[in-house]
Amino acid sequence: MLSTTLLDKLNHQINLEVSAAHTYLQMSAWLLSQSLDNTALFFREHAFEEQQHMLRLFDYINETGAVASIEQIDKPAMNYDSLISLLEQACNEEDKLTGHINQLVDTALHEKDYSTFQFLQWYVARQHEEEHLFNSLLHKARIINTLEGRALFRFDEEVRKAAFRH
Ligand code: OFO
Repeated sequence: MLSTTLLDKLNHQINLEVSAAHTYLQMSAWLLSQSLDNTALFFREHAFEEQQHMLRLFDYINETGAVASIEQIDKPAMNYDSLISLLEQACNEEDKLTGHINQLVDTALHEKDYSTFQFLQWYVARQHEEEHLFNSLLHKARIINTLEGRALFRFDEEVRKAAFRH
C-alpha cells in the first residue's frame, strides 16, 4: 500500500507528465508555424510519449489499490522567441521532470517501498535518455546558429559520407 506522501508525489508526477505533454504539443504548433515540420513532428510524438509516461503512473497507482488523481493543468506558452529558446525551455522541462523523479525515488527508498522504487527505475533510465536527446538537439541548434558552426556541420556530414558510405 502506498503511503500518503508517496501517493501525493506520484499523483503530482502524473500532472507533471500531462503538463509536459501539453507543452510539447503546443511547441509543435509553434514549430509548424515556423515551417520546421520535422521538429514539429518530433515534439508532437514526444507529447504522445509523455502521455504514455502519465498512463504508466496512472495504472501503477490504481494497481496498488489507491486512486490516481488528475489535477488542473496550466495553459502552456504559445510563442517562442526562437528555436533555441524553445529548445532551452524543453531542456528545462526535462530537468524539472528528472528532479521530481529523483525526489520520488528518494522518498520510496526512505520509506522502504521497494515495489515503487523498482517501478520508478524505468523513469530514471528514461530521463537519462531524454535529457541526453534534448540537450544534444539544443547543442546542435546552437552550433548551426553560427556561420562557423554550419561549416563544421558540413564537414561532419562529409566525414559521414566518406567513412560510412551511405
Ligand atoms: Fe520527457 O519525460 Fe516523462 O518522465
